[in-house]
Amino acid sequence: QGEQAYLDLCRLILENGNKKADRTGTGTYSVFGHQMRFDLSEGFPLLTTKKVNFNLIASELLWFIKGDTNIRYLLENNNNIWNEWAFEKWVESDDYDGPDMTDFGHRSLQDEAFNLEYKKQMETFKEKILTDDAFASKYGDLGFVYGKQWRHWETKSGEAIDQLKDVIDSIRNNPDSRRHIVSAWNPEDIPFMALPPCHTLFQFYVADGKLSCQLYQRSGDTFLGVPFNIASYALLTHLIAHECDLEVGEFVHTIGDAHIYSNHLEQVKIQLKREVRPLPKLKLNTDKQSVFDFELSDFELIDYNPHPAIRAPIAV
Ligand code: UFP
Repeated sequence: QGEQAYLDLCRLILENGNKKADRTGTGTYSVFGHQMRFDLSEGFPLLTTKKVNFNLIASELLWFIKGDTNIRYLLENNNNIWNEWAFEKWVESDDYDGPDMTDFGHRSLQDEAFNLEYKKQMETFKEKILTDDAFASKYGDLGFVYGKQWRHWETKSGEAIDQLKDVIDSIRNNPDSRRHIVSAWNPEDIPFMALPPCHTLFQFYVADGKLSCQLYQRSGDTFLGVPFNIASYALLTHLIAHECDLEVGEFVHTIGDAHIYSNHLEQVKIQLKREVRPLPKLKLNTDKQSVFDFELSDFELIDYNPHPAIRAPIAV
């Protein structure tokens, strides 16, 4: 249960994980098919054994909810987590006339002179996205990402399905339904996606006036990604419960390939030595009702007193 369930998964992977090569060439330890449960009434599941940046999680979720696929909104909120995907399109285009940025992810880790140049180009890119509308619509848009599939799933006949709005309607009008599902996995689009959705599909469940949510995540970077994913879906559950006049129930997190990268092992061991602290509470601005009206300033996290953050390289 709760944060302990997360720490147990880390320990399980360290002790029993299969040593496995992976797409990024980093190497992982991994287990397949794992489930954790978080009772959202006990507190908001943002890890306390290391500091996790709630604002990044919340602004990314609001971006998905808006159906926005352009990183400009994220940059306006100081959120840089999707920059590389957009930057790659720009530096590979004919409009880019700076120094060669091929394979910038790996090279910036290995070559300090290159890294400085990369940072400079990235700053220029961000500035252009924020200030130049035409540039932003050409190079800021990531295309087939969560916002698109959640809010504008394209059908054969060229119409769009608003899965998020539909699922909220179905929770309100037919709470006992077993079909409260949103899928981000669109097989037709997968070949055109740089990163096929990690959070593949989620389902809601209503019982005793409480809303629960289960996520099927096909692939989980257990040290860096999973703590974000837990908090993101917990926040989504809070927002939808609020709109539907329900209390929050559980967040059930099911992961396919749950892995720890080989260059995160020491960080995980440090984290496992730390004592779990009481969870924070989430306060929503109750003047807002609809999920679609919330902004970052409508969220308040109360009594979050985590252990310090633990840095680790992200696998590219
Ligand atoms: N990853 C997560 N959570 C996310 C996200 C990515 O853990 O929300 F977007 C990790 C999982 C994996 C990598 O380590 O990113 C994606 O690589 P692959 O597509 O090869 O599974």
